[in-house]
Amino acid sequence: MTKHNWKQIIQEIKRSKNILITTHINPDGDGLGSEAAFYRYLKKMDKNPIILNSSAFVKEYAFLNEDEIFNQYDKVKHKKLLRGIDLIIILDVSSMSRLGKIHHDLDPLDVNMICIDHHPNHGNFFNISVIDETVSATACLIYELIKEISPELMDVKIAEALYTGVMTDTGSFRYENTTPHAMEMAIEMMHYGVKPSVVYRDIYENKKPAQMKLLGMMLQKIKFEEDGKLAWFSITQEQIKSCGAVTGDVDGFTDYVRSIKGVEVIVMFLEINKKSVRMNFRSKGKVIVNRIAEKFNGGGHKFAAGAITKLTLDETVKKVLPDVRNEIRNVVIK
Ligand SMILES: [Mn+2]
Repeated sequence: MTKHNWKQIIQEIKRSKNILITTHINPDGDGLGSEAAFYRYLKKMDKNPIILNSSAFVKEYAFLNEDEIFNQYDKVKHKKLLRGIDLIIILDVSSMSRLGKIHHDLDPLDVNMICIDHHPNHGNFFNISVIDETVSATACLIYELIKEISPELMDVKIAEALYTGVMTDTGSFRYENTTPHAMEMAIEMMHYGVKPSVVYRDIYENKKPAQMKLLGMMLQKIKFEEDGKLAWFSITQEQIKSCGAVTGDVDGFTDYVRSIKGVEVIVMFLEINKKSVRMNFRSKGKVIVNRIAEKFNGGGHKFAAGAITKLTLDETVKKVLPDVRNEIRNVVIK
């Protein structure tokens, strides 16, 4: 793994006291894990960090939030607090718009913004950044930074948060982006006391019956195209309601579809409302899918990307699938 230059970031951290940490909307295990790890580490450095996210906390990650360190950003409630911030650290996101509503209120603050991330970066929005697409998770970069500052402050809570980031972003060490470094890091986290079985259970074995019902409904409706290389499905708000589930319950559904033999690309179309659809694109490593997502103003990693349209579900499916088919046809898949 390439070694990164942390000098400027460390300088900024050392000379700051009130440090704001934030991540992308609909945060995942890497966004939240990186935030929690870094928050706890900064606390131990005698800093005064605060986590403010545009989105609400995700209940699957409750074990990261035992002492309620995560706050959902509220323009009125946090107005005064923002004025006292001396440094902003943005994790697991490299475009300002993906920060959600907090983004507009960070811009006017006259403080440095640091970005630490592993997404492809389009244009540099940040004063100072370490962005590396080759690492499995942002948590890997946070661990590197911690080791650079002083590894003595590591503890089991920090390790658990870092482990969460690397485990969730690699699909529990199954996806294409699982590197030797990710595995080594997992081992090191175990030496700090992390129990992989406990973290896995907390995140993935906590499902409600309603979510399984919805999954069952979805599995019956998978459509296969391109000789089984493309598998896609859609979910409407009505279906979610009929199962007694909530929108967030669809997280992880694409994983079930990727387990089908021969499937190379998975697309989930999730109706947010009658005028907006969220799409998740997943690839097993032969077809690059962030190109499709970018075409619809989204983005992400080569093999895991997303976008949101302002169309109905039917319109979205009709508009997007031709591009997916094309990307698959452009690649000779053995
Ligand atoms: Mn990530």
